[in-house]
Amino acid sequence: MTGVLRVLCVALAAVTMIGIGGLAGPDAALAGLGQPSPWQLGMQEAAAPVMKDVVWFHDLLLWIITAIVALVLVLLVVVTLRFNAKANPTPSRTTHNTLIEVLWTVVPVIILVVIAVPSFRIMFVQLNTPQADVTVKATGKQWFWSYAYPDQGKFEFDSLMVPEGELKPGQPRLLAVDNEMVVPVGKVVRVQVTGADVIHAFAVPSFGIKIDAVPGRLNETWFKAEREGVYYGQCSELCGKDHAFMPIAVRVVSEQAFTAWVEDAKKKYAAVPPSADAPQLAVAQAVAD
Ligand SMILES: [Cu+2]
Repeated sequence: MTGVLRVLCVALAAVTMIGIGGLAGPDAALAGLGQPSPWQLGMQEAAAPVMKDVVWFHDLLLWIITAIVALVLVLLVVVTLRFNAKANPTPSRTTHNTLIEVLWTVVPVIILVVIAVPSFRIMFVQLNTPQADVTVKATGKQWFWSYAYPDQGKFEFDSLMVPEGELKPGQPRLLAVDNEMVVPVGKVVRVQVTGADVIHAFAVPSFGIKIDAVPGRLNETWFKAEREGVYYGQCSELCGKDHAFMPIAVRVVSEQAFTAWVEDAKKKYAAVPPSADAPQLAVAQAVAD
């Protein structure tokens, strides 16, 4: 019986360590930049300073929890093997050991402090928007997003998911949109987030942002994209039947390309005011065409 138990424990420990190795290792090869990848372990690659902190904190927690789990496992195995009725027929009657009691109070407190300090620091960085270079207002609607650029000519446009049958090569399913939110690289982008009907949530994993879009309330978050590319996110608050089909796509471009895009967008979106029921509008347009 003891032999079987020992083999089981070793097997469990081995599986745990392999799993942890996969999670804690440099998972850049497994995780995509800006979008999830098949069989991904860990989080999406960081493309903004806040997300780098989040990933670092996640890895720290993983090591702490691994050490705790390993310690508890070892203690359980020792107790099971050394202090069972057969191995230890006359149990000790010892109670209270001041040193151990102080230790198991103080050590968890130290661990919690080690976790709390960076946790509060990252939360503060996330919620404390630095001087913004660009402001974008994202409005969650059932079931798409609208983006407005109040400082670049006040244009606004709707961003709808590309249906599966209309995907172009390279466009990810359920994530690609017709009109992407465009921002310049290396600039602080302030995102003001609100909801037009029900509560949605604006989330882009690679930037480490996730904030509720609440009707009648203007929430604020920020990111600074460090590399050009397209970064995808999804609505992260259950908001109705098409909750899964209102993705977020942020295209990060050079400053010149951004200026050019703004000039184009001003003309393109001036003619078409955003609508509260854009899907129907799109269908009506398609029929008219
Ligand atoms: Cu939603």
